[in-house]
Amino acid sequence: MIKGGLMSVVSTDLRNVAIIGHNETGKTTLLEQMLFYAKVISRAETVESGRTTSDFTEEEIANKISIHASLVSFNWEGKTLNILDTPGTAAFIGETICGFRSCESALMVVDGRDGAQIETIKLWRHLDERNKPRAIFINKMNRDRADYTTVLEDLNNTFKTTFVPVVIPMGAGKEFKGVINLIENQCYVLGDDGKEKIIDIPEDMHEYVEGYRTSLIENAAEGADDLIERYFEVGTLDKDEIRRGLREGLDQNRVVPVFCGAGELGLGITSMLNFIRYNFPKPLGKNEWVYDKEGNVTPYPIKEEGPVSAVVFKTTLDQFSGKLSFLKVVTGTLTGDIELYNPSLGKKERSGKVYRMIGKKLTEVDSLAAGDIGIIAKSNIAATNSTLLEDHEANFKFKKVAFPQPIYALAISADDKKSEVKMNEALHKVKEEDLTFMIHFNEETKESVVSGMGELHINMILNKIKEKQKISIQTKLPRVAYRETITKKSGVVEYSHKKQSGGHGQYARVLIEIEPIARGEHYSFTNAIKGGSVSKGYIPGIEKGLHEQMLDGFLAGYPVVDVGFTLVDGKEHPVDSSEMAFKLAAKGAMKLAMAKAAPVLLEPVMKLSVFIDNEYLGDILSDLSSKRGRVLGQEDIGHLQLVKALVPQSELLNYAIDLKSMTSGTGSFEIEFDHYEPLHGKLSDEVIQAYKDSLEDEE
Ligand SMILES: Nc1nc2c(ncn2[C@@H]2O[C@H](COP(=O)(O)OP(=O)(O)OP(=O)(O)O)[C@@H](O)[C@H]2O)c(=O)[nH]1
Ligand SMILES: [Mg+2]
Repeated sequence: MIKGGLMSVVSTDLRNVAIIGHNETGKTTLLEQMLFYAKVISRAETVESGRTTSDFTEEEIANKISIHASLVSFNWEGKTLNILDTPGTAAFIGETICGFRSCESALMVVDGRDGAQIETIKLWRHLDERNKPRAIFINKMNRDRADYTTVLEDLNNTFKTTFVPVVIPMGAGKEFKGVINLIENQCYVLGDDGKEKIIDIPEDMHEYVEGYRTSLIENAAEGADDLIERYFEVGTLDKDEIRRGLREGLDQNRVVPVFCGAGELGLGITSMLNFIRYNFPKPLGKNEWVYDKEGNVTPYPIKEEGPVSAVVFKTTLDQFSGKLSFLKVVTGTLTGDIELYNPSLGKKERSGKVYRMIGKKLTEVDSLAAGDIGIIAKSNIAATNSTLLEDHEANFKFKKVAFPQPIYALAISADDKKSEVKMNEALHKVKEEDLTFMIHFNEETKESVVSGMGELHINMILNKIKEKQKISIQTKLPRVAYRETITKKSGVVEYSHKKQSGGHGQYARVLIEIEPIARGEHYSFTNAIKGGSVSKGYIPGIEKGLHEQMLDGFLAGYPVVDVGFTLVDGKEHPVDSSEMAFKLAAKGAMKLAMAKAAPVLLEPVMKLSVFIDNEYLGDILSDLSSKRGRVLGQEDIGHLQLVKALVPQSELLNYAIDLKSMTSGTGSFEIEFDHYEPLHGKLSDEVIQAYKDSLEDEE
């Protein structure tokens, strides 16, 4: 049972923390225990039972993994902790990124046996990009072969920062008894009520503790000048001084405090909660970011004064409550009766009731102070990334959250028109909640394409729609959006469009030359006619013809790019010429010119970043070379490897599945478009042949 009763709080009493980490490191279980400790729930449920507070959606319960970021707000020793439990599975990274947007700090959970894993590294990079303070929780210390020292060493080898153990384990695996809090110099073991109780450090552990304590005090002393002085004078620091030193170091993202425990057993929880409450960064004074008039990003600190400004970082369509907009208040205090203005839409709306959330349960509050995270329901002006302002004249917008590029795409179709409409409506709803999911109609390939963060991501969305809408959806790998261009000058070609069929005839004659221009310049047009052989009024017709023919393609129906046109000469007829006649003449001339200008197909080439365990390196590299990949570099990250390569998109359509099978499901990758490159020989012939076959099929 969930107990509500969270009041409005002042800005200084807030801590916003995103729990992040590789999949299955125990984030949801850990948060469940925190809620049990905070008396929000009367017992901690397991993920296996399907009853945890933060994994509450149907698909999370069925799959026993987190899929959505869920917000849980609760009170710990007089402060309000807004904690986001985020999914660790790479396919749902979009939800985790929403968490970064709203939280000043992150708690990275790592497995007590496996240490830094692939998602740990990817998430760490995201944190680095945002300069977010973070702490580590080495979890599952009760797991067979769990080893705190080895994991700590692995973290030190993998990441360039200062890790400072604050809590260390008493034993490991079956012998894991509890944790030692180095600041307090006390042990926490499990009491009869299922919660931790404090005991003295056993005699035989004094030596073990002393080593860690010395390093803790030294690192804490680095936090402030007066602490260093004091440490040199007295040779030690007291508890409050240690806390202050760590707080400063964490706030400036110089040190990473390390905790440990076993979420499953409820061990390590008290120290973690206390540290969050007393030492994690407060939102006040931290920077949000807005665009200035020139479109540059400038800081905009969180402060209590001033009219309300808020940014929406997540949207869900709740089955019972309708649309929920998760927002972070940046300035002022948001109450239900404020009229909020969305400067992008130019629309305003009363905010209505304001809520906090505990998993799926909404609790109404009077207000949300600057720095707080909460929810407004059924808003017509709020979508993810919206800026909401009390001052309707203040025309600024918060920086948008940037999501990673999709890594997997499928072309989809439904059985009939009616199913297609249902399918598209449902897909657009998904898109509203999930900004890493995209759907678009590709004009170049004439396919409806959905794309997202992996096979699991896309399949889960499509399966849900099939089931709910009772429609079938066919999928196939999408066609690659090739392009066409030329590689040499055509020389001057001429083409006349003539028709004589009673009444007015049609007449136009053009002489053009085409030549390659720089990649990405797309199109240029020079009118080099001297002496007015073609009236000015017909020039737009000629350009229209060239544009149309560029879109129609020449080799295989793909758009032509990067061609410079020179109109050399032409001829018109006083009666029979028209804009249409010149358009058709230009199209005809361009076809002739293309044939003489050595046309080629261009294929999209992607920049690929693959994260893998060392043992798979050989396989990955030879696979990349068979995929026509060009390896750009290789980076050792602890026991993992990051391989960067340029690879044609056509070779990567199935990479989400290929990589999974090559690495027993452990590998992970990111891609972004890099450039277009000419395609020659057999591969080019195949694309052209496929186009010709498709024309025959249509006939
Ligand atoms: N041995 C051990 N197992 C644990 C512990 N905490 C969680 N687990 C188990 O680890 C598995 C994953 O737990 P979750 O809490 O769902 O992990 P998560 O990090 O939230 O997973 P995702 O959100 O899907 O990334 C479950 O089977 C848990 O029972 C722990 O402290 N010790
Ligand atoms: Mg989880």
